[in-house]
Amino acid sequence: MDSKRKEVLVLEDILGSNKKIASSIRQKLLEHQILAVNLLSSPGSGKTSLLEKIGQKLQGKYRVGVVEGDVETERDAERIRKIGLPAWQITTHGACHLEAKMLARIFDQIPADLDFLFIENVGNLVCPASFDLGESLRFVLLSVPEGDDKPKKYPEAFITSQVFVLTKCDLLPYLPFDRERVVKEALEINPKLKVFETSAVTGEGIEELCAFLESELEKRRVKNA
Ligand SMILES: Nc1nc2c(ncn2[C@@H]2O[C@H](COP(=O)(O)OP(=O)(O)OP(=O)(O)O)[C@@H](O)[C@H]2O)c(=O)[nH]1
Ligand SMILES: [Mg+2]
Repeated sequence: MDSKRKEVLVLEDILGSNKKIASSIRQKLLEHQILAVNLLSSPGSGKTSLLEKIGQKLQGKYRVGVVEGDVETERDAERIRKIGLPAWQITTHGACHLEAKMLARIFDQIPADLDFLFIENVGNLVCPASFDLGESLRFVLLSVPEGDDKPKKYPEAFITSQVFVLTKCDLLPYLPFDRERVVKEALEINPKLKVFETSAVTGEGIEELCAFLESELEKRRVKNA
């Protein structure tokens, strides 16, 4: 067997076993009626900052928890704990994405009575797109400083997501960035994407995003009642 074929078979095996673990996680989340959101983006696009804003808005009314995926350090989990939310850090020690088996290992620590579980993936716009974590919704984030040409260069993250969050919109006046182009191109890749424009600095779009999350939670609970 040539080495290329061997590589394909190994990858199929990894993705196949990931899929099985992801479906068992999805089943458990469904039983506990937890809405899980997997956040994908390049490093530094503002995932943790967005979660700090969303977490602050939802806590009090809802039980919220966060899983933080990083190659090294517990820094993001510490940021989330600082705002009063439980956070579980997964350090991958080199892997550029989270896999379902990593989430499965810590799943017993996650309280069954959560309403929302946010999973911040490792900062990377490529590999995380191929790994289902059993999430209910996938968000892809792109920040204004990254440039308006990115959706078509990194299509998989946009194809597999239900929500596109354009972050750092407070920087729009200072950078050459065609907001209409980026939204148009993202929708050409995936016409079903729901688009939100946010800023963790000014708070723009946070209320709308939280209202969407609340409505998704309620919709799913009614459907599964
Ligand atoms: N101007 C501006 N800066 C932001 C915004 N959101 C985040 N930042 C800044 O962008 C940098 C990265 O933000 P993070 O929230 O740590 O990004 P991240 O995606 O979690 O990063 P990784 O976990 O390392 O992938 C920080 O310096 C933030 O202060 C925003 O809405 N506007
Ligand atoms: Mg982060």
